[in-house]
Amino acid sequence: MAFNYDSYLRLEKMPTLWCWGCGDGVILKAFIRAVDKMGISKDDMCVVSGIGCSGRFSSYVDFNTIHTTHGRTVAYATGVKLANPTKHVVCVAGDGDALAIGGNHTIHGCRRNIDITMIVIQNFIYGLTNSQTSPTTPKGMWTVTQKAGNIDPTFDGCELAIASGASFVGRENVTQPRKLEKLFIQALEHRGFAYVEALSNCHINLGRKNKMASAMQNLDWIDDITVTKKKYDAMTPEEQLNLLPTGILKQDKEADEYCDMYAEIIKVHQGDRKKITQDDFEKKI
Ligand SMILES: Cc1ncc(C[n+]2csc(CCOP(=O)(O)OP(=O)(O)O)c2C)c(N)n1
Repeated sequence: MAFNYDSYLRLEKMPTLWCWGCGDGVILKAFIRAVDKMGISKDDMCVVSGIGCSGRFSSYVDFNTIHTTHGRTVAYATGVKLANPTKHVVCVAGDGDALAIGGNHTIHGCRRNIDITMIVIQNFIYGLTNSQTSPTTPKGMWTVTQKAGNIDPTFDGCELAIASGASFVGRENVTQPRKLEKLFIQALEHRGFAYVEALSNCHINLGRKNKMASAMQNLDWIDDITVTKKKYDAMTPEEQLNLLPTGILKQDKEADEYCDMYAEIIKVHQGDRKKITQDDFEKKI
């Protein structure tokens, strides 16, 4: 029987505001299937999203949600997580939200290794505001702010997350929805900051002026620039140029997690050696 998404959706918000053929819907569905497979109750999940097409995510899902300011998902999610350390807290942000205006917050979320899953919907452009250059826009592409072609060097969010100390980093492509679902499960199961980049199409605001005006053309291009980590690792640096590896790119299960360290501090200050539970947090904070 086909999977029924209805109980996870705010049906009164349907249809979504996303353009026809947008990959954001594929990502939303993969995320819901992942949560369902893991058996996470809706009350135990909080989704925090910023501003952008990607920011609509929190309006559509029937979890605890915060639709917050542009670039500030990690700040809000950190507060939610510290007050509710046993809950799953997920940020959803666009590449502009996560890596431009919110780049600083992303770096420090990774550095703290707080148990948050950050899903970056990476469509290579500012989608909602109609085609401004983002840190991930490929060099040479037309954008509304660089009509002669983008001259900014391209930024790799996964490399940034690895360097900043995230203990789980992965990337997948919307043309692989089952793999995306699996990666979301692996990220949600991981204890620590999990940075997951979901590569998505924006044929309207990126593709239209860059010779991939249909969803399929944009998705074919994403397929062309992605390769599994296994194949990527076997390539020479020249062959790797302009390709993005997919799958789990880093996982460190031993890294100290921020809420665990914070709980230790609370215990020390209270002179209380017993294990701190969610109830204790709710009573004491
Ligand atoms: C402080 C602030 N600056 C700028 C904006 C305008 N703004 C809204 S969304 C957005 C960019 C959206 O791009 P991205 O984060 O990549 O998300 P997408 O729409 O592609 O999902 C911008 C610049 C804003 N809302 N708030």
